[in-house]
Parts: sequence; structure tokens; C-alpha cells
Amino acid sequence: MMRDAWHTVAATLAEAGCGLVVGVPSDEPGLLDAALDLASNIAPDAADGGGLRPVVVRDQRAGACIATGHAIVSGRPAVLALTSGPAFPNALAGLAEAASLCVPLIVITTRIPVDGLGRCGFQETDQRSMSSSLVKWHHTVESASQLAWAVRRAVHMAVNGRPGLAVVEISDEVGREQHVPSLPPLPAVSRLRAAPDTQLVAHACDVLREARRPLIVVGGGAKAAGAGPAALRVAELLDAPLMTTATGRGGVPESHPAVVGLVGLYTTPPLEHLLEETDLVVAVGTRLEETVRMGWPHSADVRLVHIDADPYAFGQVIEPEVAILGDATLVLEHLLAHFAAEPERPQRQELPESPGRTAWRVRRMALNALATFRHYSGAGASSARNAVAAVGAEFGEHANYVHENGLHDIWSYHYPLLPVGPESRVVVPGEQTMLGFGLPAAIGAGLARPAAPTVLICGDGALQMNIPALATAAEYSVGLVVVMFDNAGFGWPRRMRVLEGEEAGLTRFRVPFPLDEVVRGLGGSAVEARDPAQLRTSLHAARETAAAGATALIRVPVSDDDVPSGILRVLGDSGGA
Ligand SMILES: Cc1ncc(C[n+]2csc(CCOP(=O)(O)OP(=O)(O)O)c2C)c(N)n1
Ligand SMILES: [Mg+2]
Repeated sequence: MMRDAWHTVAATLAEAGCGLVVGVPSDEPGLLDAALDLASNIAPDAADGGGLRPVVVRDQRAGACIATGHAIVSGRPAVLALTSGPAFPNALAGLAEAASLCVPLIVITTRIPVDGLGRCGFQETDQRSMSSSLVKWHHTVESASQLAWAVRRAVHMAVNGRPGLAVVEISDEVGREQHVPSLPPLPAVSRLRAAPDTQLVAHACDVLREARRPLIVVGGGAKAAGAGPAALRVAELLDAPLMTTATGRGGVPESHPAVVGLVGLYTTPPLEHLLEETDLVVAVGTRLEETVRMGWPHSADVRLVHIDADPYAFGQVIEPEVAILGDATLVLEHLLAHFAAEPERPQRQELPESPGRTAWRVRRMALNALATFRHYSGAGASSARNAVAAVGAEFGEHANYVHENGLHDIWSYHYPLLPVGPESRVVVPGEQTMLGFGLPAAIGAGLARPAAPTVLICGDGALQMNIPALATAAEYSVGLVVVMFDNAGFGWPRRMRVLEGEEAGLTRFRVPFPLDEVVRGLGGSAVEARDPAQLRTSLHAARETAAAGATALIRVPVSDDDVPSGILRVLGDSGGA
């Protein structure tokens, strides 16, 4: 079949299973136009979820974050449409975040005509160099015959192995072609699941059997692979506690008795002892980045069984005792099957009830109870902590929770304040912790799962980084509940400076941004919640506003010393809450 170039690209992306294309419209009709054209011919209840939905943004950087939020919540690859010139570098912060989150993201960008290359052609930029440290594959299409192949290949690259970014750069000449060959009809690109080496599985089982106090760590890779249920079964079998990394949050229900919250930077203080007492970590689908390892007493010496779909994950920071390459779910299922299959081996009930393991379980339960108790004790509790608990009470498990980066919002990472269950979807910024990620990522989450309320918890600095995205939310009727901690500035660097005895004046905003007016001007609501009763009423009203497709902003004033306790631990900081 022959179509014009952009219809070929849009149809190939839709057929490959991509759910969304985000961008700023180009001078000439391009990918967004073709996607709009195709979408208008697709029934909304189509089996593939309605094809490739076009979304117009006001800033490419926000566009990358919308695509990322959508990919995380929908589980489908997303597309960012860029154009040559400044559009590409403008998207880079969002692309860096998407790369660190390992989301399947396909970037389709135009390139100036060949005659202008190297000769000061209008808006010539070296996109390949700019993307080189972030992407898995960057291909330039200079012949129409390659177009459909390159787009399909980009989806394969983005989805498989460690999911990530693939760029297809399309020269202007090719973009103007009217008769471009399509691929024959193909199914959606599916994630290839590699089974593990069974000898390594057997070795891992032996190592696990010896461990007295193993800990399971579930990362973003395990969450994306749907390995949460298998990881829980392993935790039950080994009687081991399970922690998630920040990006792994949402991969397992936090109400399960084995789950004890987040590991590393976000560990709730009563639970940090689990890390001190652990003698073996089973890390699943995580690169064990620095924030994951924060608070581990001797992270370099820890005994490690490392499971990942990407061989580059192994030995990057900790040498594993056993490294198992493969799909997280399949590897864990093989581990379970191995334990179950060998008659001479102990079964679940017969696993060694060593004094270490029994004491460990008692300790885990006690610590878990302590964490719960500390967080819900009202008296003297910080306002940020109570605000997060109130969000949890209002929205429960059936919500899309979106996290940000900042100081006070770290309370929202503190297990078990938010009730993260099987019906929750959680979007967390990755290792780049890009300030401003939250608002557009929440739009992506809301577009992917409109039936659930989308709640963003963020700071005032973070929200101001991407204000125009509020208009995009209104344009697409994505209702958002935004709970914003207001401290008139950048609290994290302020805290760091105060800790070091440095001048902190620059971290304070001298002119308040008229956020309330902006939100109201876009048809939303904005209130300040000064006490718990006001907050409860505001959250309830916010649910209604968001359900009607508008943004409900709730500003919660916070004081500088309202600092999450986990951070005090990591920073070795004795002041604050
Ligand atoms: C794009 C980007 N720039 C800078 C930073 C460094 N940074 C981390 S937190 C922070 C301040 C956050 O302020 P706010 O959102 O108001 O939250 P608060 O710390 O005040 O609670 C900054 C500047 C970052 N993570 N990302
Ligand atoms: Mg702030």
C-alpha cells in the first residue's frame, strides 16, 4: 500500500502498538496531522486502545514528560514528534528523564534538506550528537523506501531488552514524498521475554537457601515487566521482606505483608535496620543507582543475586554473586519452579526456620508496625506528612499517583502514607529527578487512565517549571488534583545550604507566581489549605473538579523544618522534623 510519508509513519507507529504522539505542530503538516487523520477513522473502543492519539503541547520538554507518563501508565510505547532546529535540544531534559526511567519512547524528528547540511542550512543542528548519550538507536532516513522499516525497527528497539529511546530522523525530502511503501500488515510489536539459564537459576536457589536474612528489591524494570506478583511469591517463599526502588513503586501492592516500602533515599527510618541486617539482596530489574543504595551500610560488600533483562546492569556498581539475564517474571517463575520441583529440597513450609530467619520475620513485623504508627501519629506531625496521609485517605488505592522531585514532597515517598495497591498506578521521576517532570507526566498518566483520579504531589518550584502544561491539561480535559507544598522557593537547595552554613537567600522567590489566578483562568479551582479540616474539604472538592476535567490546585504551606525523616537520615542532618 502507498501513502504519503507522514501517514506511513503514523500508520506504522499505530500498528506497532504506540498509544500516543505528542509534539508542537510543524510548519508543514506532519506526524501530528497524520495521526489526527488516522485517529478520526478509528472507533474509540478499538481493541488496540484507540490507536495513536495526537496531543499538541506548548513545549517539547513537557511533551517528552507527557509521553513518558503515558508510557508508564499504559504500558504501551509512546512517541514524541520533534522538528529540526531548537525543538530537539528543547526536549532533551525530558528525554534524559525518559532514558533514566527506561520507558519505551520513539522520537520522530525532521532533518533539514540535504543541500543545507554543513552549509548553514536553516535550523541545522546535530541531533545525532545531542541524543547520543541517551538513545539506544538513532537512524537517519534519506530514502522513502526505508521509512516504514526504520519506524518499525525503532519500536522494536524501544520496547525490547532494557526499554529506552529510539530516534528516527527523517530528512525533509523524504517527509515530502507522496508515495511511500508501507509494510505488510503486522501485529503490534511485543516485548520479547527471554528465559533464564537454568544452571544459574539452580545456583541462585542454593545461594538463597543459605541466606538467613534475604531482602528482595523490585525495580522499575520488574514493574514494567509485570513481575510484581512473582516477586511477591518469592518473598513469601523465602519469608523475606520486599522493598521497591522509587521507580519500582506500584509494581507490588504495598498492603501485602511482605512489602515494607521504598529502598534507599526514601526508606522510612524505622525500616532502615532491615538494610543493616540483610545478608543477601535479590535485586530485580534495577541498575542499583546511587539513590537506591543510599543508606545501605556496606553496599559494596553486599551479597547480591541480580536479575535483569539487560546485561549492562550487572557489575555496574556491585559485583553480583549470581547474575541472571532474562525477563524478570520468567526468571522469578523459574526460581519458584526450581524450589518447588526438587523433592529433596525444602518446600515453602520446610524452608529452614533458622533462628535468624524467625527473628528476622518478627523484627520485620515490628518495624512495619512502627513505620505505620509513626506516620499516622497526629500530634506534632508535620503538615506535609499529614497532607500526604489525607491524600491517601481521600483517594485510596484507585488513583494515578504522580511524584515529583523536591524536599517536602519526599513525604509522599514515605511508606505507608499513600495506599499503593493493585489498582494504583504510580509515576515517579527517575535517576535524573528532573524538576518539572510531575505536571506533564501527570497529564500523560491522566490521558492513559482517565477513569482513575490523577493526583500530583509536588513543590512550588517544580510546578512553576512547566506552567504552560496546565493549558494542555485544560485543552484535553485531563482533570488533575495538584497538592503543592508552598514554601516560596527551592527548599531542597535551601536545606543543603543551611546545613553547610551557606547563604540561602537565592533559594527564596521574591515575587510570588500568580498560580491561583492561572489555574482559575483555565477553568480550575485553587485554594490554600491551612489546617487538616480545610485540607480534607479541599481534597473532596478537588476530586469533583478533576472528575469534571479541570485542575484543582491545593496549596499547602510548609515550613522549612518540615523535612522528611528519611532525608534527615541520609543527610546526617539532626535538625528538622
Ligand atoms: C531541572 C532540574 N533543575 C534543578 C534541579 C535541582 N533541584 C532539586 S530539588 C530543587 C528545588 C525544588 O523546589 P520545590 O519544587 O519548590 O520543592 P521544595 O524543595 O521547595 O520542597 C532543585 C532546584 C533538578 N532536580 N532538576
Ligand atoms: Mg518549594
